Amino acid sequence: MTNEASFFEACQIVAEDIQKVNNNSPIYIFSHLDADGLTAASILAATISRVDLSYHIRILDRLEYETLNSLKDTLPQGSTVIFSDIGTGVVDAFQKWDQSQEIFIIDHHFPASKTEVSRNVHHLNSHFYSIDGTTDLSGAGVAYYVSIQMDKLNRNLAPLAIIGALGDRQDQGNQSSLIGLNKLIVEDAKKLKLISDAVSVWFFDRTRSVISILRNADFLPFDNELEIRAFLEGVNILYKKGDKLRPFYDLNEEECRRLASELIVQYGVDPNEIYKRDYQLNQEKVNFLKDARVFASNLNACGRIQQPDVGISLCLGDRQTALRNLQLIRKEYSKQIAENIRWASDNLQELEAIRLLDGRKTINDRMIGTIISMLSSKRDQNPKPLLGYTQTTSGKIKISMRLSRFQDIQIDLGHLLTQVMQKVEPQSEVGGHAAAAGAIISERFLTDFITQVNQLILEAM
Ligand SMILES: [Mn+2]
Repeated sequence: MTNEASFFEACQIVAEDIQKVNNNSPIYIFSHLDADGLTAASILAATISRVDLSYHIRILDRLEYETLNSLKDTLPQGSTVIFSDIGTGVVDAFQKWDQSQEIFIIDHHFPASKTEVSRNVHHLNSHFYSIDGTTDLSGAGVAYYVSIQMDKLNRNLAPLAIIGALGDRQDQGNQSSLIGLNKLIVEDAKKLKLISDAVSVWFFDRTRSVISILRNADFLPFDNELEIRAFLEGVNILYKKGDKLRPFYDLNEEECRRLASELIVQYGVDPNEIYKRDYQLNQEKVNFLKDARVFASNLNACGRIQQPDVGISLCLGDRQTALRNLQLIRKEYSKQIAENIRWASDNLQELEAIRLLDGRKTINDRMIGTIISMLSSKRDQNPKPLLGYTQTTSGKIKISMRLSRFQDIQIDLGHLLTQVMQKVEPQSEVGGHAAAAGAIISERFLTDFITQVNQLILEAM
């Protein structure tokens, strides 16, 4: 049997086991607060309610042993509990759980030990079937494959799985395409005409004006709005319609192509920054949510602002209350980001090989990754890799590290952090890929960790 066939078979077994549950009590779903976690939870919620079972959702920042132990006592005997996009890393902790509970872990994170904990723990992870959970399938994707094993009609949940995969930045194929099993989900969605996926001239949130788009794309060299106006006039693209700024979506195909090729020719912009596989949600009524990547980033905002319930409602189709709340969340989120970025830019320290941001007391642990990402894609900066850290609510230190997109350096950050962590605090959580990685560490090991990371990068330069 191929890896994929074995994976589908495993999904089918999980789907059957979930339906065997005691239907007098709700199914408890625990999921992660990012876009992938929220879409995964929503897929499961929709699936469960379609078979007339009820559910409770709780969204978590992360799943540490401490959190898990405190959850244990809040759940009634005999209940069914699903962990989605979360749980693989702490699977051994379920040994201590009540044997009357049926526990399902539906995850795509690495590393995952395949240890059979006990009969009542059902552990499904894409990596067990050599399906790479960093690029080929997200947490929402694993939930989707379980869901369609329950009922083929659940294929209409495919757009949620696509949003989840894009939220986890799994669009790593040519022209930012989804690949692997994610791509099969796209095919499912296309058959139902729920998604279109042409390659387009792509910028984030094209409901904004052409001027604002060019002003905010961090890979473009424009210093101010005057330059942008001059450029647009030079290439003969109107940026106003009457006395209003023209939205990017108003540009026709020929204008988009002209804009792209002039940016490439005049400013040496990498075509891959501009031409992307454009996943559009065909049935979405709200304009700015039609772009699946933008949908994902709005879900992230809901999670980071600690209003994941709004994100779940959006996924489940609420375009009334949830949409009004989303507008407030968007405002608050941009405000927090702007404040954090301003503070961070003034407080960066510099070591030989890396830039350092001590966010303790200032940046919360849900925001540190976003802030470090944004700083690392700023053009004007010194291009050394960035390492930021802050406290978590449980008193540990969360580390987030990114390579700058403007430095040519052959380092795999995920690998490097793992290597250092094995020497400094082997039991800790660490992971990531070449350009982005993170870890959770005890405060007393922090200095040693930073020193060693700096040293290794210095040697690699
Ligand atoms: Mn995920």
